[in-house]
Amino acid sequence: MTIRPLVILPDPRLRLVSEPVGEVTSEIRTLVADMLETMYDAPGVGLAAIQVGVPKRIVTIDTSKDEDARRPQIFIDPEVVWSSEERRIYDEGCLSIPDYYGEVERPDRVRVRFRGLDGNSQEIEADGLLATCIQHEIDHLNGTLFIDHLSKLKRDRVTKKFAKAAKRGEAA
Ligand code: GNR
Ligand code: NI
Repeated sequence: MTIRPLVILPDPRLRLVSEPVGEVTSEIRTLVADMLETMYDAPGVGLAAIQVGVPKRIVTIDTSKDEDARRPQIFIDPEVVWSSEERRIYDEGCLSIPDYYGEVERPDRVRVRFRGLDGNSQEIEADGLLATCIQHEIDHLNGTLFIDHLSKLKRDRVTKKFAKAAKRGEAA
């Protein structure tokens, strides 16, 4: 397994709409293993393939707190098939927008259809951090970032900060 470099704002690849995976090949399995290693190293609770530069509809998530009891979850071609009317607000961050946080309101619970590494279709109902995280990751598959859910003032401010830092060749 290999830690792959993270794609950081304002890299235009973060705005791509990722492609469906199709057959789960050994290349896909290697990519998933690398995504998990990259996610745990960061550390982050979730990762979308485009964050390591691969525009495919793959998400990894681990919301467990305990490093010694990892519970990796892999979602291939995930889609929200139901979401609750009830909303929740969570202070979100993103590995592609380091050290920046903002409150995002999303459905409190979602039902997600996806394929596992075996290629078979499954569904789960998620709540809490998992619900927030999976919606954040599916946004990435569609080229959407959590800052798109903030006010234009906040979004413009953070976008400019990261553009300036990239120009100087620094971290923001
Ligand atoms: O590590 C992450 N934490 C997080 C916290 C609140 C809401 C969403 C997330 S996902 C983020 C990792 C990431 O950028 N995934 O795309
Ligand atoms: Ni993110």
